[in-house]
Amino acid sequence: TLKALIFDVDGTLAETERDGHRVAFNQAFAEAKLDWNWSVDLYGELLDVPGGKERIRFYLEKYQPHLEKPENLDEFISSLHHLKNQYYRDLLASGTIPLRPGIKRLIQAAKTAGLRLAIATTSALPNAMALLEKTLNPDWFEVIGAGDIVPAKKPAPDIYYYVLEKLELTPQDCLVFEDSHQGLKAATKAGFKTIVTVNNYTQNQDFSDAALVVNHLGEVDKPLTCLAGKLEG
Ligand code: XBP
Ligand code: MG
Repeated sequence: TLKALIFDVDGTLAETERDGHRVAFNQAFAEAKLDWNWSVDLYGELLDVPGGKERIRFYLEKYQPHLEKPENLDEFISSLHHLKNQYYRDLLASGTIPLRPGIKRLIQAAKTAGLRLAIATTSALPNAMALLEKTLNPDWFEVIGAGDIVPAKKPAPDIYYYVLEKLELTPQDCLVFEDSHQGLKAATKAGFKTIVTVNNYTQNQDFSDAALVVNHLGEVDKPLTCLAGKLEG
């Protein structure tokens, strides 16, 4: 029986990437006097590397191979990431990044039905919290698994194992919501059934392991009854 819903954050709760994280990365690069610009297209490729710090490191290696490496590379990357996160949270605070269609309705229906709610994201915890504070309510989520709390980010299943352990449930009791193949891989490896809501960046990815693939949840009538049906069989 269905006892809990577990949500990914970026791309699933809201379209945070193109007009959120990406823009904030570019603002941070400008402030750091780096002439890097992550275009909408390039960011689509970079998104395949989950985690902001991991993404900067990948970009450095692939696109700036001749740049003289800073003496303390880890520190350089994490200060750049920190700067980007400040810009990102400013963007969130300005209210320009809404929830995806159907998310609020589904979460409210789940609360009414007494389901438990949790978050499993690769995003840094303060970033996830800022989005939840602006759009929903962090207190509704019993477990918020985020960022560096586990060493291996998605597509590794670690963040899902972490959330599962905190909830003290089995994967069969839960339904996961993801938007990307990396996220689906992580959830599937941990044993969950997953509903994928695709977006522009992820629409051509392989979702053959998903229980259901939709463009968004905005048109699902009686979302809980419909989605819980996906758990059977
Ligand atoms: C998506 C990510 C994140 C964000 C940036 O995570 O890969 O890295 O792009 O966030 P998810 P940070 O879909 O699992 O929520 O800079 O905070 O890592
Ligand atoms: Mg995602």
